[in-house]
Amino acid sequence: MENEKLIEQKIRRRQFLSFAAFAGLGATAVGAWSLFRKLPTDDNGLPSLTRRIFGFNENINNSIFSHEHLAATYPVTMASQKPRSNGDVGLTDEDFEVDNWHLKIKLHNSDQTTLEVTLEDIKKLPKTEVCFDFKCIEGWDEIVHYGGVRLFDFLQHYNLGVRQGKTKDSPDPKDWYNYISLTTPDGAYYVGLDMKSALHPQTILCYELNGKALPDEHGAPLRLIIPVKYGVKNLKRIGNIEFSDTPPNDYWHERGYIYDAAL
Ligand SMILES: Nc1nc2c(c(=O)[nH]1)N[C@H]1C(S)=C(S)[C@@H](COP(=O)(O)O)O[C@H]1N2
Ligand SMILES: [Mo]
Repeated sequence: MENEKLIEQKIRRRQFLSFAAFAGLGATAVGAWSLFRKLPTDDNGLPSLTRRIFGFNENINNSIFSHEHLAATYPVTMASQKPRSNGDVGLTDEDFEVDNWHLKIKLHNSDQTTLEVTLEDIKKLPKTEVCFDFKCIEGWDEIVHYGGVRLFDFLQHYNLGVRQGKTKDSPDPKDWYNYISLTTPDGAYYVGLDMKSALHPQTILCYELNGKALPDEHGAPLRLIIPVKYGVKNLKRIGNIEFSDTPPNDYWHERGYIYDAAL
């Protein structure tokens, strides 16, 4: 009799212990989940950026362009206050005036031959910022904070980069041109990009450095920022844009560098 009681007590105790362990595990899981859910809002000073990128991935048709590969981003507090400037090809024209600047886009699919867009037009589109490690093919790198308009948002707004269709409603991947060409206003520096990299969510038409107007030596009034490529592709002072199916001329490719300059 005595023995039976003891055994029963033991069983109860065991049941209680395993229940407690189970409850503990459950609480940990709930805790981890709520922590995870909070993550995007306290992302070291760049919460809106994180949300924008997540939002973008939801919006774009993933079967067309997969954007799983994002360049690493950093808190803006880590960005260089006076980033190094490198290369001034296409920036030395003494007659160039920022105030008279227009971005010229050559159109292939309309009666109109060029579209001219002002900086004010570009600034009306949603702003995106990116803080990333800018890498020059010559071996240096630096954390920089640039802001502007996603090239994808820009192309979609003006319905550019497609042969016939619309960029907006369920774009047909085959309708996009294979390449985009960007050149300085004087044509001295020029870059060719594959369309997939051009449409990457971190690729921006940039008019701000550290929250202020882009300085001349970094390509005022508008430059390209493309974190998935080496510095050479980040053309400063964009003057002209054009689309093609064959690789456009590329300044540094002509001087022996690999065309893609991908990271
Ligand atoms: N117009 C123009 N853009 C250019 C260059 C150039 O010589 N002219 N050099 C490229 C190279 S090699 C690098 S590393 C980056 C440097 O950008 P930064 O001067 O803003 O740091 O600009 C790129 N874009
Ligand atoms: Mo570079």
